[in-house]
Amino acid sequence: ATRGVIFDLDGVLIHTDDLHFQAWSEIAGRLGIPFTREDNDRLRGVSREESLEIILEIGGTQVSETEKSVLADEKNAIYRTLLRGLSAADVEPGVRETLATLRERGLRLAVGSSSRNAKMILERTGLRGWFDAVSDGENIVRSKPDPEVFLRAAEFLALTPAQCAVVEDARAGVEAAVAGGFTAIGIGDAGSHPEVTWRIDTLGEVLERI
Ligand code: B16
Ligand code: MG
Repeated sequence: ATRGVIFDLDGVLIHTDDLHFQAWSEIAGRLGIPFTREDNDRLRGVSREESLEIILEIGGTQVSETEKSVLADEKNAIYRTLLRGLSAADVEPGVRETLATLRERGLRLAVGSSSRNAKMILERTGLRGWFDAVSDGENIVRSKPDPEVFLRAAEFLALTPAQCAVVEDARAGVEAAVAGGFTAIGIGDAGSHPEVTWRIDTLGEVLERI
């Protein structure tokens, strides 16, 4: 039986897509690379460094490794400035109710996010206290679709992957969950991934699956 639930952060609990988009648009603009919202969708669940590689590829642009690291840092500085505007009001509808019910049912809860800003986002939105563990970009070497971030989350919860369900909005995240041996619940776009165990449209539907 399922004993734990691991939630992706960006796109599931809160939507910072738009803030990532604003920050990457500024960097792409400086490089003269056209960058659209559709391009931004490809960056979901993908690490900062890999996101930059995708943008450079769009522009057919080559820069040195040093320059890449400067650009990634600059993007993060812009993004973090934008994150300062985040508050409890930015938490997706139904999130707190769903977490409360899962806790009442005795499930262990964790966050599994590629972001190295996850803890700051959880603090700012007041969500940190709902989770028994946070596995994020700070404790992994390989980013989604590698299962590492979810495997660490399960470990932190002292559960096996088979005992945990992962809730994801990104295809890379669904792939990571499947590769790790987790039940994969896909919300939104990720729901159409052929390998999802269950597809949901709103977070509250998690309660019908666990
Ligand atoms: P950072 P998630 C991911 O978070 C985002 O979806 C992705 O767009 C971002 O590039 C990645 O975190 C790294 O974020 O630059 O803050 O370290 O969806 O895995 O919660
Ligand atoms: Mg996500």
